[in-house]
Amino acid sequence: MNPTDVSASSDAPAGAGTAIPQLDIDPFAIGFFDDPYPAHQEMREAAPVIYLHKWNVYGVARYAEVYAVLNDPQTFCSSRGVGLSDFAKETPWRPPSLILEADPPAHTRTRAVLSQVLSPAVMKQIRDRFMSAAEAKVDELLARGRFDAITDLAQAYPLSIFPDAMGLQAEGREHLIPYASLVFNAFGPPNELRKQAIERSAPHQAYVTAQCQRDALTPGGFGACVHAFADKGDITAVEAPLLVRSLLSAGLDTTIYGIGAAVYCLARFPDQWERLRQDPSLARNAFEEAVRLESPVQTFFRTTTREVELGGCRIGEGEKVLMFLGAANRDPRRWDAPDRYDITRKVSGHVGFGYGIHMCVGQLVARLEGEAILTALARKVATIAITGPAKRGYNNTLRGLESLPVTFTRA
Ligand code: 4IA
Repeated sequence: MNPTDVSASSDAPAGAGTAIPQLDIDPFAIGFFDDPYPAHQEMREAAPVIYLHKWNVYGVARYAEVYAVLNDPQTFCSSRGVGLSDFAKETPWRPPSLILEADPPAHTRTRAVLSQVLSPAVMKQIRDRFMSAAEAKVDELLARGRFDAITDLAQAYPLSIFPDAMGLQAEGREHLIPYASLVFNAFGPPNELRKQAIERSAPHQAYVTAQCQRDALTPGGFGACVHAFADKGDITAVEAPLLVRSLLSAGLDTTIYGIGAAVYCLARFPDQWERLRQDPSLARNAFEEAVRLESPVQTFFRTTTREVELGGCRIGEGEKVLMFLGAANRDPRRWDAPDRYDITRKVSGHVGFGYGIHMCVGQLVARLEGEAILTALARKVATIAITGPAKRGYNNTLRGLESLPVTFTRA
């Protein structure tokens, strides 16, 4: 358990692995959320693998090791949970996800279904709707002039399209954001954020469970599409609602935070905003670069299935390993000027959507939303000015703002 037992001395014998430093950092504390970057740097510079004694977990903050863990799902499994809680030792707070919290071969089958539900062909069908909804939203905000870029834009735009695309009824949609916030807090340790989220979770869970049923979903949506795969025999009728639950868990808050990150970047980097206005076809890369720089999903865990050497460091079996996606996405070993928002950067390879077999299955929907809103902004808005204090939202997994007062002027 404790790495000092095996390797903390700097003259550890050959074969015992490089020393793993123990750091006194709590990556789930409010102070950390307020400014994670000094701690990210400390963790990256300390060693390829670190140990965080506050929660008794290993950590990887460099790009190379995060990438290595993501790409070895046999050794670093997901079926024991991708939060701090080890499903081999503790009962999960909800029935495990059939895709996120699963390993091959079980994962392969459910992944194939959701890949088809959110395929390039499906994107082609919804693209025009997503684009015109983005234009309508930007027109509405230009008419107001002064508004909150998080609630009135980053939240309002996905809320105007995603629940409809899912095929959800109009009633009860106010549960969607609280439910997602609960899911992402629950990946964290048993701190106040997690405990309070779970304490208040019953009505949100009841709503989501009910809306995942076949008869609750309108024809033509992603939800009905998942259920149709039960008819084909690709999944069972019992599995279908749980896969719809995955879309409701992961499909809304993530894009809200991604769009919030992009608008916050464009408001703070005026040269990049000008560049986007000059060439709106950069919208998709501008969104992707915001996902790299802000990494809306900051962290995820894996659990080791065997003793393993990683970056020259030895980790035992059954250990939780915390991947700092946000730190990897700013690792100077991998990125030039990593803290700079550069909308023409070659951003492929970032781990903001994960990597490997679990890489975001909804990434095409996320990118479509990002492209749609940034294209509409680039075409219609001349200036974005921050007019009040940015207020941070606090969540064990998601990084982003809760409020950002801005004004727009018309192009
Ligand atoms: C699920 C990683 C995050 C975007 C995510 C959260 C929940 C689920 C999947 C992904 O419930 O399957």
